[in-house]
Amino acid sequence: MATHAPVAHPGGIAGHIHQEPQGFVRRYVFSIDHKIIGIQYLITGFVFFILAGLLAETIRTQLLNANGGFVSPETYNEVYSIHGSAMVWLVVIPILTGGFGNLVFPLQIGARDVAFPWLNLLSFWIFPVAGLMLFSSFLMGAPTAGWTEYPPVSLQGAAGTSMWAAAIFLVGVSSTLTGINFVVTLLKMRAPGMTFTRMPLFCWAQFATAPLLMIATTALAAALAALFIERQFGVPFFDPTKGGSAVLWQHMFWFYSHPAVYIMILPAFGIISEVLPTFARKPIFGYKLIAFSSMAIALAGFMVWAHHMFTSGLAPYLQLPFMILTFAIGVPTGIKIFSWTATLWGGKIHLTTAMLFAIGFIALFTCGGITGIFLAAVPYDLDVHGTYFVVAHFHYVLVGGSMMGVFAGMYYWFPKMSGRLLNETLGKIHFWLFFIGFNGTFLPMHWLGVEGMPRWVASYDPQFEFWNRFASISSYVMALGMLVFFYNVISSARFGKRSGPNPWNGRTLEWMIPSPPHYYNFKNIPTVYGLPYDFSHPLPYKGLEDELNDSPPAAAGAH
Ligand code: HEM
Ligand SMILES: [Cu+2]
Repeated sequence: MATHAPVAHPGGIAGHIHQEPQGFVRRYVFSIDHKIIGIQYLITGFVFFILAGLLAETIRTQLLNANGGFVSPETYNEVYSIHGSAMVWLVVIPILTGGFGNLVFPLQIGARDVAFPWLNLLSFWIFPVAGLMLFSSFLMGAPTAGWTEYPPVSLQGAAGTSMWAAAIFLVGVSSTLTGINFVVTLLKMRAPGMTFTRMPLFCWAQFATAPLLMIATTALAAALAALFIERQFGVPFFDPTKGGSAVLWQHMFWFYSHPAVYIMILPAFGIISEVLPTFARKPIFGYKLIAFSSMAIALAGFMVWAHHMFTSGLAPYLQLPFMILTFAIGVPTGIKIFSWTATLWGGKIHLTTAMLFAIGFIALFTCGGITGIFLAAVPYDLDVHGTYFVVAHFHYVLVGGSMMGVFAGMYYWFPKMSGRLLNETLGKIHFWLFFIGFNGTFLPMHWLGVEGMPRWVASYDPQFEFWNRFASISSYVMALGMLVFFYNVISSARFGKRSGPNPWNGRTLEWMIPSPPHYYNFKNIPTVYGLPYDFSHPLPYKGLEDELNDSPPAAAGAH
């Protein structure tokens, strides 16, 4: 009975070798190949990263002087609102889930594609359209209430606020569809023998993220629809003067946005869990603990949203449980940090650029995690909420965590997507400029916040000028690092050193096939015997002997 369980069966969709489409448009524009779609997500996400990064530099240039003066205060409000929205919804989430998710995990589970390739095409194409809508809101007066767009301010915002709501709604549709696709793929399309306890940790991370994409995003979609309807048609959901509730928005928004923090960080955890063992040449320490803590974090993520609302008039008897539950998330997170550190311990460490970013990730994410525990403590939050301490905290998590994970993944998997290596010297220059610039920008924001500098201000008290200048100049250093990165990606894609199938001696399945992989990924679906990370053991796969031959797949065209 159990022998014919639908999981891990080589037949079905996983067994198909579909016909490779011909012509540029079908192959590279409206592709249904998960690898191409992954690359499309990465390229689009990085284009939005440049735009949102320019907005970040506009913020820092404004704050170079205590009296501002670079842009008007109204424009400044628009700039940070779109900066935050774009970084979250158009950069970090799509790159980590749509980008690396599509690119890597179907290969790692030995599948030929995701479960619903056409749905994947649809999910991708919604994303650039929504992104253009978001940026075009500048043309009609962009939202000014920050990325959280709290009513009643957002109800009074310019016309672009409705455009913002529509755009974010569409991004939500896109990521919900991606979540469905990924869950079904992971449940149904693993190669024979790829049990859940043999799955690479990046797959576990995507598996934990997918329900967040599906469930949390629907709460956001409902909130956005209500905001849109209230603004366009006057139905009072959120306006307290007409019987609505502004705090309702906050509950709905944070019921999404706290889990969204894990949508932005779990896949990065997954990347780090692949990069560390490969370059320490040691099995990952505590495989099961890392896998299960991803699930624990995903679950607990749904129970702590109100820690964003300690200053919103939350009933005092609710503050304590939300505080304690938030502290509790420190436990699975701490387990991961412990396991990664223990993986490095006594390893034979290769300091490639990917490894540098992974180690930098551990350092910066740990700092962000610790200030998160501070903020979870109600009395401390009451003091620093609305100050630059919060800005420092979430940038340590989202830039020091998620974005460092993205870079680690780029250096690690670029050879797999392009067949060429990124230049390591430029990579190290990128790392150091970014790492130093990042700390120079965001570390001082901790003490600016503790000293009382508020967020969302276009000018500030001159006593804060020194550290703001320091932060702004550091942010230019970070931007310089990004220029080096983009130069590296573009030049290496054309002229980089050829990588061969497995430049890092990786052990997960994606390294067993050519770079870039064939359209059908695997000639024969392999059989899996064990965990990929046991470096002293032979590879736990069977049926991969033909993968690196040039001959066409034995079963080409067959079903
Ligand atoms: C992956 C990269 C990034 C992400 C995910 C991100 C995310 C965010 C978010 C969510 C906000 C909140 C906006 C609000 O308060 O409503 C924000 C604000 C801000 N960001 Fe970023 N950001 C990123 C990169 C950067 C960079 C590179 C810089 C500086 C060079 C920067 C500077 C700022 C500043 C100064 C604010 C505060 C605006 C204010 O409160 O007045 N960010 N960012
Ligand atoms: Cu939260």
